[in-house]
Amino acid sequence: MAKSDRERKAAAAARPELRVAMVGHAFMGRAHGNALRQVNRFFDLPRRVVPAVVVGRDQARADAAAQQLGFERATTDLAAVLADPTIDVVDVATPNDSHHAITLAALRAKKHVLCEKPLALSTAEAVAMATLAKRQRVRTGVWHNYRRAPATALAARLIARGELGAVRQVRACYLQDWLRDPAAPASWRTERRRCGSGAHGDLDAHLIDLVRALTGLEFAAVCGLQQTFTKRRPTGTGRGTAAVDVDDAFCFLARFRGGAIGTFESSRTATGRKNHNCIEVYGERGALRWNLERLNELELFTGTGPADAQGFRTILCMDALHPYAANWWPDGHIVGYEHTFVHHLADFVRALHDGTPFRPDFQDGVAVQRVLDAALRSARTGRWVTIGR
Ligand code: SOE
Repeated sequence: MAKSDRERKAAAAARPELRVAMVGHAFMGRAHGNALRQVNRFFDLPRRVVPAVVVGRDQARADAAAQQLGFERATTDLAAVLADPTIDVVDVATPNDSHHAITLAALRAKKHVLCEKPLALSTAEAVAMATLAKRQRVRTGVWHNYRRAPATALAARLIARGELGAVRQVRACYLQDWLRDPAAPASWRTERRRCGSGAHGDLDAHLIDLVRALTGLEFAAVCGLQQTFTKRRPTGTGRGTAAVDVDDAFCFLARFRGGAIGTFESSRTATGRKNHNCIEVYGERGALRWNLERLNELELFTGTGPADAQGFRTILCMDALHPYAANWWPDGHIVGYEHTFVHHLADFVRALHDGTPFRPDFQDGVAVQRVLDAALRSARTGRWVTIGR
């Protein structure tokens, strides 16, 4: 018998809270903040997610973010937040160079940690984070949100089911053009000390994780090539210029364990491309292609049907039987970029409560970092670099 509204509201209010402190409140902070507010409205979860506090460097700006994103309060005092026993999860939504320090402090306080990608500036940092998390027996996640578009989650399901046969080759590119203009200002994303690498760490990180998630393939060796087209940029403060010491564009070849091969391209100067995150997977019997700019669609070739009518077909992955879709709207009512963060958070909350696995966790973050670092080393030496297990 359907529950009455009153019963439903009472049941929801009775659910134990999961109180979240979010560190950082810029672009990713807004995406995470939206997910924190939406997740219980659209997913039936065993915990009620509470956006408890925004942690920022400037109190006035953090207050404004808390107000806009619906958090209870804001502070500049991270130590006090980590000492607060009512905080269950720390969400790290800051630039790359602070992921390591903030995460270690949160882990020492035995908080569960969700961290933006890439997990760290280096493999060494990522390993330290994953090792401490394991020792502290807390749950972790890395915000590789593109695993959880309905279409990419369906792609993973189809490949796991053997619809494509053994995977032989992957092609992945993530192309943007917001740095195509040399007058576009420098930022933490163009300074190696703060970001680790440019398009490579920012965008290839997503491609590496997505290929692992969809195919289960593990990288064995890579050969990289990088280029910085604009060596200095305006500082953005109106005074002088700043050196750019990271890649504008990065390409690498990959050999996977088991014999599959792959090509990867990332760029923030690919003129005309806005958010062209595109992956193609070729198997013995079938193939598929997904493009973020057509997020709800999956192109699939299975070789079925009459011989003179073969070809890729496009599936609109927004029917109730597609991953996550039933939580939103009737068949065919599409979702967007921000929904992938809600799906990510819903799965994390459920896994944390049930004690079941959540991917990508910090071990996955380490795996991504190993590939990023190996490709960077290869780009600097001009030689293939193998990747240990
Ligand atoms: C870069 O422009 C960027 O914001 C990445 O940092 C995000 O991870 C990606 O989802 C969108 O593009």
